Amino acid sequence: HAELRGDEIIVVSNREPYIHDLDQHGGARVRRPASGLVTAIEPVMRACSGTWIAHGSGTADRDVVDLHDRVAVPPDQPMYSLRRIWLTPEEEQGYYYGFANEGLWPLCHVAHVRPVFRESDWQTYRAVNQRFAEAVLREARTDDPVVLVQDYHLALVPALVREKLPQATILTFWHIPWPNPESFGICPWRREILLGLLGSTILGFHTKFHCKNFLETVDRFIEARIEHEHSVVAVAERETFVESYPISIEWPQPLEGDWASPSDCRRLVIERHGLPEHAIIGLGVDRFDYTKGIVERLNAVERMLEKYPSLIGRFVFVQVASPTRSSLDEYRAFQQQVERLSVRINSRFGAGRYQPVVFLAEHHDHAQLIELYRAADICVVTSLHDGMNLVCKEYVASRDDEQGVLVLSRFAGAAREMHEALIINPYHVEETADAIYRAARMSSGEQRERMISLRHTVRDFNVFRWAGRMLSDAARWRLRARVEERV
Ligand code: ADQ
Repeated sequence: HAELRGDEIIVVSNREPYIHDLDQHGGARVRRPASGLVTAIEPVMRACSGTWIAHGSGTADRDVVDLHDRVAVPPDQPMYSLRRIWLTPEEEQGYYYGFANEGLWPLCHVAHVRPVFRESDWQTYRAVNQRFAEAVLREARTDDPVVLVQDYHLALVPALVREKLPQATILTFWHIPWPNPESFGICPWRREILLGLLGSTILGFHTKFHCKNFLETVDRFIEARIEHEHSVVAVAERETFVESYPISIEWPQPLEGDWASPSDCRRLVIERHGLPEHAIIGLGVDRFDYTKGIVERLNAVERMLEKYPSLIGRFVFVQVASPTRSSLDEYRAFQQQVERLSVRINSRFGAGRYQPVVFLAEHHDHAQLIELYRAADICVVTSLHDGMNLVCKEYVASRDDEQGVLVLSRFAGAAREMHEALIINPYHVEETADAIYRAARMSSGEQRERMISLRHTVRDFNVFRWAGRMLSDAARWRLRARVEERV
């Protein structure tokens, strides 16, 4: 990111990259959250340094463990600074669980879960966005920092920062889909959200389709000049450039080369979970979220065993699901539904030690996930709607042996890049069941051809390219602004 060398970089997101929890001895234990956003931004911050402002979410009491509002991270090799914002339980309820996750999340995913809009949540969302914006203003040392605002929790921050720092370059990235105007239009505060985002210099989405939906939504609900051919929106002469930047993961992976071989990983996973010796291993890895299509996936596994009984006794599906937003009823009900479903499949097709579904409802660390990715014959991603989805990219990145098959939902942003996967409609049980069966029987040669091609895509369009494109567009805008100032 040479063009921005010397410029001040500030990231603002709800989620923090490192969580400090209290251990049983009263000390702090550090963990990494299961989050696509953190997976993507953290390598960029390690490369650029700067300050990351986020909501402090760990259980470690800052007075007890001397955990200040500001810590240098990563803990074992500090490279940038993390500035925490502490929210009260009421603020977290209204802003995070309420408006962001019961309102905006289902609104934008159109996943047939009805969004909930409460006036009190909206007021808290506004107040907390104000607090994040104030933190940016306090942290900024110059009047023209580069501010990277992340995601749907902070839609109002761009305009709030812009008001006080008109020279700032504000890059906002929306990590979830943007729906069509009819869907978005049911949000009672659609104008405020749009005007908040249009405080950005650059507004990024994963796909062109989401950009188009956004421009159409602006066109429908606010007075603005839209130049479709240049992807620019102007409100009262302030311009925002709307562009697609498909997010990705680090490449090479940080510890590449140090992993156990895929066959050793396979042996370890088979032993650990008591799987049949020649098991065909299918794998799902998700936050435990209703948008990820976990029910549809298990239905497809069930249908496949019903339709192709030769796989009973051999095929095992390992589902890893990291609990998330569990205080919301919608999530608890969904998590119970998935658990009941896996019990049902196991009682239908299991026998003796053989259980076709191994369900691990817990967070796994990075090394454990890599081991599973390397052990799995098939990785199944069945999102009902997903901005991008990084799990499919992590799977491909883990397979330096060029084996393994990816089954991927056409409703994940990733499907627009990863053409050599078996692309499915997760709502179509039969089609998904057939794709998993086809994957289970695919020859090693065909697996290799597909995997080589997928690996090229993930390698070439890695997260540094994502950030690099956005930052170099920002550098161009800054240059243009300086030139125009002189004129
Ligand atoms: P998420 O909805 O969180 O991200 P995703 O992109 O798949 O979805 O990223 C999940 C991350 O969490 C991955 O890095 C994965 O390894 C990790 N993870 C999942 N389950 C885990 C578990 N059980 N234990 C440990 N880690 C786990 C949002 C959007 C996506 C978009 C990203 C980035 O919803 O569409 O791709 O942001 O923009």
